[in-house]
Amino acid sequence: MTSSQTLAPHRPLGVAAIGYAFMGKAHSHAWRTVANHFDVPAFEQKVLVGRDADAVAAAASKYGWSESATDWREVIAREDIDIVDICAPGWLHAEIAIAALAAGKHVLVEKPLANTVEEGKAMVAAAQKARVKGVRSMVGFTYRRIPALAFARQLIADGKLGTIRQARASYLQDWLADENAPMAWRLRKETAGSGALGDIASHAIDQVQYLLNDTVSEVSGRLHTFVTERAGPHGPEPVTVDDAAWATLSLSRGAVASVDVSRVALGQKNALRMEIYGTAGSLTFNLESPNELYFLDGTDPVELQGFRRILVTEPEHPYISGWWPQGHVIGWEHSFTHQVRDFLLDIANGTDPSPSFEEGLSVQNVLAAIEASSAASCATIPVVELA
Ligand code: SOE
Repeated sequence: MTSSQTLAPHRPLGVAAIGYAFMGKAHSHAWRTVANHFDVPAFEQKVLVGRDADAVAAAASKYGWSESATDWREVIAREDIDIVDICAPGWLHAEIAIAALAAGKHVLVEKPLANTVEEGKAMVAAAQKARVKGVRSMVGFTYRRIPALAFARQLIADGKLGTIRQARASYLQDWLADENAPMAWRLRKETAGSGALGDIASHAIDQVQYLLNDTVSEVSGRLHTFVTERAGPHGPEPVTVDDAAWATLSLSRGAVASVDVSRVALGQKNALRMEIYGTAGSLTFNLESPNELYFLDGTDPVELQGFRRILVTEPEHPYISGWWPQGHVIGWEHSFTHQVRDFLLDIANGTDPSPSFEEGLSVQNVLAAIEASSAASCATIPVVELA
């Protein structure tokens, strides 16, 4: 297919998704529902790709795809495919994205962009080459499209918080707290790149950069693995990624931030918490209550100051006009619907999606810097003998 056919095909855009597990299911749900809620260019859910023919066929029929396939290379070569949505594990991102972009397909890839900075750089080079021909690319930091977080960014950009001094980001889960939880691709460095760091600190770091509209310039970080061996399909296997990560960040315009993430934080299910403190106001958010944003207006008389709860369900709030009347809350999966909506509109309008691969690479650089910092020695505290 030539790039001009890709840009304006005289038929609905053909979509292929690669991967049908957790992320493939979330993305499929978005493709299946987006046109019910938003005005988007015509598209067809053409083909779902996976390695196990029977399982991917069952998933395709359940999730609304017309066909299934087991060879992604054959699928990206097809003339009727215009968009490739990569929901496969991190170790496949670079190879598939680079091949799809070279074939003139618009590419949406799950976060983090890649497993390594080198892969990320190669993906950026491929995206830049394709962009000249009008081929679009985007990385799936979906939380940018949670209405409360998109609204938080607007408030910060409008100056409602004054100058931002400090951000605190934490992302805590507990699905690995049980030491008997089995081995999975997300626990092997060669398939996942890193552990809690790439999986969930990537979201937290992206949010810090997105909300503050700034970039991280300096990093100090640590990683830790509590359960170093887990049961694999062929017996015990070493866990080669981190269970928890934490870092301090400096941003280019003078703000500072802390990030701490864990997949062993017993009792915490999917708690991405953001706190932003400025000279004129503050904001807090917790993904476990995704429709709520808390805002403190520091210009109020001090005796009236307090965090006010904004229920982000008004039609004036980002994305909400596509959903229900005010007060009728939406959830985690809707951010994927918003992502697909924005990606389709960018393709139709000929505009560059955000987060771009370059933005994905900037997060990848921060992840790598945290790893490097963790590998370096840290100051040890002398033991003080207590009397
Ligand atoms: C998807 O955006 C995602 O990052 C998953 O990949 C993580 O595993 C999840 O727990 C948070 O959401």
